[in-house]
Amino acid sequence: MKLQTATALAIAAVDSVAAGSLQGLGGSKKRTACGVSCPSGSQFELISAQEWISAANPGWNVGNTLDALPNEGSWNNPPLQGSTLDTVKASGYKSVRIPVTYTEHFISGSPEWKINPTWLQRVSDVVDMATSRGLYAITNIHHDSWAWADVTKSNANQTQIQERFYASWLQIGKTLACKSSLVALEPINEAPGNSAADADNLNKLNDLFLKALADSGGFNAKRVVTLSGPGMGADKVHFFRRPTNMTNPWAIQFHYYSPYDFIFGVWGKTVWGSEADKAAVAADLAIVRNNFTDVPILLGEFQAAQTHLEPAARWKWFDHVVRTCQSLSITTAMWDNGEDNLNRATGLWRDRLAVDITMAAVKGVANSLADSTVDASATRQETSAYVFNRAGIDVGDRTLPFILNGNTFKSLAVGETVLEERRDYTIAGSSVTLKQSFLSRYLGALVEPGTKANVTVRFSSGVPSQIELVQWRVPLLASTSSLARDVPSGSELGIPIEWRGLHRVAAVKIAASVDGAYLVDDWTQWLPELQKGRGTYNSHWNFDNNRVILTRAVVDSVIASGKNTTFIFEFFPREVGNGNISEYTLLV
Ligand SMILES: *[C@@H]1O[C@H](CO)[C@@H](O)[C@H](O)[C@H]1NC(C)=O
Ligand SMILES: *[C@@H]1O[C@H](CO)[C@@H](O)[C@H](O)[C@H]1NC(C)=O
Ligand SMILES: *[C@@H]1O[C@H](CO)[C@@H](O)[C@H](O)[C@H]1NC(C)=O
Ligand SMILES: *[C@@H]1O[C@H](CO)[C@@H](O)[C@H](O)[C@H]1NC(C)=O
Ligand SMILES: *[C@@H]1O[C@H](CO)[C@@H](O)[C@H](O)[C@H]1NC(C)=O
Ligand SMILES: CC(=O)N[C@H]1CO[C@H](CO)[C@@H](O)[C@@H]1O
Repeated sequence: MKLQTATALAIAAVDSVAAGSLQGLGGSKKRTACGVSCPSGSQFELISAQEWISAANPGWNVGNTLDALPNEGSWNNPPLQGSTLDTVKASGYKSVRIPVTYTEHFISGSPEWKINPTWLQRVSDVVDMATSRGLYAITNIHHDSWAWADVTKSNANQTQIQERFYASWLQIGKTLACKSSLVALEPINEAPGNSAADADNLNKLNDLFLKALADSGGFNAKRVVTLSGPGMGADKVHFFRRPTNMTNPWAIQFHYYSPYDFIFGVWGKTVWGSEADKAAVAADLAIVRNNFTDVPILLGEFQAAQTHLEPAARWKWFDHVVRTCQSLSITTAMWDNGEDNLNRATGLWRDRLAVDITMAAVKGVANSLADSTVDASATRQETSAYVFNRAGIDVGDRTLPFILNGNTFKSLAVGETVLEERRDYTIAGSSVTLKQSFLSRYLGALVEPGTKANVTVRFSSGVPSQIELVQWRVPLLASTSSLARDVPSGSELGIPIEWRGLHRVAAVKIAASVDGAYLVDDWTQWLPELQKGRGTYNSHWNFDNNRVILTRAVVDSVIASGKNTTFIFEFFPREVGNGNISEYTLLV
């Protein structure tokens, strides 16, 4: 890698700008004149896109923070603090993606589209917060893709979108022009686009982004960028047109949240990990690689959140996605909205194992994983992430299968206390049997419900796994019915709950009380038993520390249906028709 001074690069930038022109936007000479000259002594280490992408692996997203609307702090995170990035770095992450929404920060309209300087300064400061810690950083224009930059809106003024997009990137570019080569840029997040015509408009935005970078001066003409096709989905990469006249080293970025039903808690899909499931993910990732055999690739967002997913299924998905990306030389950056994983208030990962799995997979170290049901048509979902014991029942021996992936069992422990093989547990092949004598220290007929202990399972290599011992009873709702029209207009319905086990809803079946007809997605009658008639996490149901929640949308659907509707809340362990459920009826 060569060091290049500000002056040399400024010249390079001017040359490249002189070669292009921007129709309708005032010509290139004027823009060039406005380009930033970096202070003498500022240095920029030339770096190829592949070097940046390789060094940035793995990355973490500062999600729902500077991208929040209307302002940083408006969503579920306070303004970013350096200590959060300390945690991220100490955990092994090499880069951060810093999504930024500008929509609410414009202080003038056409044609200047001036961005509030205070906001630009904040973006600059946050970028420095990352790079001063040695983290690679990539920033973008984020949720503007839902607002003024949506090229798919029927009345979209493409000229104005282009004008505003160029003006925005010229200002952002100037703000970040003299940052080091640790900083990369990305034009826009998940820009909607469904047709070749939309893709053409988005390809133009890519051109304008590059043009604005060249015109903004500083080191921007040599800065690494990532570009994307519509929506950043693996399924639309064929719409992407490669710019042919660019000076920037570039990579492709895409996002991956698939399979959709599993990742987003849709239709009761809580099972994942069959050979077919894994093959489908591998095929998606291979599509991106095979379209860009000669281009570095960033998977800029992926996540299977601990908020609602069954852990063994989630860990398998994480391991598979990161490992497959690793085999395809794709760098991954985990999305984190502030609740998905890192607790920014405490600096603790809510699911440390997902982070550790990522770190090992990136190094190519094989992880052993808790096994769980993979057959979507099963009527009971087993998982080696837990031992569940129902109150009123004596605990017995429990056998839990693991996916060893070539490793062997090394030890089991609760905290610092190492368990004794034969006395506390036995091993047979890839299964561990926790003995009744051990489990009965924590679980049993008369034990109060709750999480009782976590058993750490260590292997000859890779990250340790965890078995959580949970005593449970059917959770108790504070009430069992109410009138839909009594829910205040515009509000969701929160029903206080005594969890009496895990603080987590697995799925919710939503059906008319009188005839059992499904309120939403009637076609789910064709799905397996554990999925029929189940609603969607966030869209229809949710939960927090002490409530289960029916969303406004689902309350409205009940009112519109004119039928009393029963909500069957299901918890882990999931089993068809086992009665381990809590029911709530919304009356019309
Ligand atoms: C590159 O080519 C595109 C398409 O011809 C054009 O719109 C754009 O302005 C050019 N960019 C530069 C930096 O010259
Ligand atoms: C579209 O945007 C351009 C640039 O801002 C503006 O000059 C033009 O009047 C707009 N057209 C309409 C129909 O609003
Ligand atoms: C390229 O991507 C498209 C989807 O966008 C896919 O249909 C096609 O098979 C991919 N090409 C290769 C060579 O994988
Ligand atoms: C076990 O670990 C989970 C997080 O994975 C945590 O929520 C729970 O409190 C732990 N249980 C105990 C008894 O420490
Ligand atoms: C809903 O249930 C209430 C209470 O059981 C009953 O009085 C009412 O008739 C039911 N409404 C409909 C539309 O079935
Ligand atoms: C897993 C589990 O404990 N399932 C229980 C759910 O409740 C029924 C009784 O309603 C029990 O028979 C199941 O064993």
